[in-house]
Amino acid sequence: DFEGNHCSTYNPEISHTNPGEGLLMRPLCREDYDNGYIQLLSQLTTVGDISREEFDARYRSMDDCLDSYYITVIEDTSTGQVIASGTLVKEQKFIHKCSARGRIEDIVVDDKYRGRQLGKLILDVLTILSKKVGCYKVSLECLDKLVPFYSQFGYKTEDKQNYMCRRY
Ligand code: 16G
Repeated sequence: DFEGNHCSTYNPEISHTNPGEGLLMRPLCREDYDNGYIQLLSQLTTVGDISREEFDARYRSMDDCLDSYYITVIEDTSTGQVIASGTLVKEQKFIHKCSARGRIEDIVVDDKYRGRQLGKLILDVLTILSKKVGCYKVSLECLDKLVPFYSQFGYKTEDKQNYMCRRY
């Protein structure tokens, strides 16, 4: 329970303030370019070579979109490396009385750190955050095989709603 909000149970008990021994949950920072953030994302999908300048420019442009990108990471404090990450994007809308939609994106846990409930923890934190920052709904896209995982957190495939996509 994070500040009165309902969320999953954890065994062993962990939370955003104590994600496990030697681990720290915090927002992404610019220095994470040197802390394995790019390599971590590469465990999710193609990232490609990103120079420090390119990373900094993208970091700044996300930061300039006030209250839109919430990137949460977990650091292994013994190595300083980022070992898990997830993003909440708050997309502003006119609909629903000028509300906003939340999107959960790029959830990834380093394969060496799987089985410690860290994906679940990040998802709980971002889901609670989406409500707190005023989203009327929050959604995510995932592979078929991950539907049972995300279903645990109240995410459902909606009737008559399809995810459609064009790739370039
Ligand atoms: C997954 C991610 C999505 C990410 C995509 C990248 C979650 C919940 N979903 O669907 O956020 O952008 O993978 O895959 O983390 P792509 O490179 O094939 O678009």
